[in-house]
Amino acid sequence: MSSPDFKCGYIALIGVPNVGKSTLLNRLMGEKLSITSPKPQTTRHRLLGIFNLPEAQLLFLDTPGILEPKGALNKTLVQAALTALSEADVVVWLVEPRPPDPHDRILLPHLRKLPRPLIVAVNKIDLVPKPQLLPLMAAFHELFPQAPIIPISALLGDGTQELLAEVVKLLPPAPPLYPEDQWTDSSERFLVAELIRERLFHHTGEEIPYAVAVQIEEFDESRRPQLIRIRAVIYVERQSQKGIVIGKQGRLLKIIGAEARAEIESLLGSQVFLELWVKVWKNWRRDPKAIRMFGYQR
Ligand SMILES: Nc1nc2c(ncn2[C@@H]2O[C@H](COP(=O)(O)OP(=O)(O)OP(=O)(O)O)[C@@H](O)[C@H]2O)c(=O)[nH]1
Ligand SMILES: [Mg+2]
Repeated sequence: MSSPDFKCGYIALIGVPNVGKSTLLNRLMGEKLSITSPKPQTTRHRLLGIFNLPEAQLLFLDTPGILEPKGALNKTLVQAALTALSEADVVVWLVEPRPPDPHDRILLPHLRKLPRPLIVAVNKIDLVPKPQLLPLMAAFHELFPQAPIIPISALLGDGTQELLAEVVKLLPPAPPLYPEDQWTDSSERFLVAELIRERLFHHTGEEIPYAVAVQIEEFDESRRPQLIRIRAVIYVERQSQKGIVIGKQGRLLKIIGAEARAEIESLLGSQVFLELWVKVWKNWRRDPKAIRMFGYQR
């Protein structure tokens, strides 16, 4: 039984693409749950990370980066982020270590009407000389005088304990919502598809990472934990993209498969046989049916 002072609530991690939301989620959890990449618009879902402390259960919501929404997929992603924002008990607004600019300003109206406490986390402080930090924090303080402004490096872990302590302070008293041994509400199939997509983000350029979606067609765990057989389809939007993903004599697909399999094995704690196929779904990002099928709309 939890004590009457136990705290529990949702904490939305919100910000522009590439600011480090998913890196922060993984850092706070101490586990790799969300995929990350140097390219913007990596995250396409709201992702729940459950983190237990003796005095609190923290329900982190990683979200897609917020940007000027163009196209069916982007609109859906921004909506997912805004929904997480509206569901949160505490909001952590992650910002780049530079003065607020027009990209950040898209979010301001949403943050201003929040009925919930806000924390501003200035991320990537490992990239700025120390003397620049104070004026930067002052600029964000001017925007939100009530909010704690916490400098962090999600990558290196600097300041993240301070951030965690601030979050716990602001959480409402409530009993835990999830059992202690649960770390997310996403299925293993989904997490596996994400690990494959992450490898594609790392190994392809230009339009391709954005034109890719991954679907798990078979997840046979009848021989678990010795072996799990997984068949996944990588969807692209054009024939030419299919050729690039496969690579000369299948070389790129082989690398993607080998790297993804290693990550999947460590996630599932089992040996994995991974079969990858590449298929074309013309302009799937404009097709509401595809957007639903790939689970971007809940
Ligand atoms: N130097 C430095 N890089 C960081 C830090 N945090 C994140 N990054 C890098 O920033 C890039 C983007 O990180 P992500 O965590 O994928 O960013 P995101 O906000 O989740 O991005 P989207 O999912 O596209 O919205 C990656 O290359 C990270 O390694 C940090 O504190 N310092
Ligand atoms: Mg992300």
